[in-house]
Amino acid sequence: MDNCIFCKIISGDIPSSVLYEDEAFKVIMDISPAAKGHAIIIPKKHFANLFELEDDFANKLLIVAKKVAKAMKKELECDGINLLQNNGEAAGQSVFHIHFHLIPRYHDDKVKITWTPG
Ligand code: DGP
Repeated sequence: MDNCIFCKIISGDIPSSVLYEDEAFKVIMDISPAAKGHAIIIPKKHFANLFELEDDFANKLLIVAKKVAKAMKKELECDGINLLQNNGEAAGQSVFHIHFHLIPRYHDDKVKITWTPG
């Protein structure tokens, strides 16, 4: 889709740090991390948000999230991971190509997750 930053990341027109890729998803490091290791899962097909997401992608998504979360937990030795997702500007969505945040967490971290738009 024209002018979609995540479509350009998927096509490779905009560079990104890729953690995982398969035929349907790309997982990259977030450019503005809420915590060290913050990654985002992006379907290769453009859907604005959950209201548009096709069932096939929805079904596969949690499998990818589980795979990447387990790898992150092992590599980063984190104590937990937030899996978060925003739908619509009112809910804090700023990029309108659906994506899922994976944020590593530690017992003693001081991370505050805020999703205030803008
Ligand atoms: P959300 O507010 O849920 O729509 O999250 C959008 C996320 O996308 C935000 O955490 C920053 C990230 N982001 C925006 N532009 C880029 C980019 O060009 N590259 C990467 N890696 N991440 C981006």
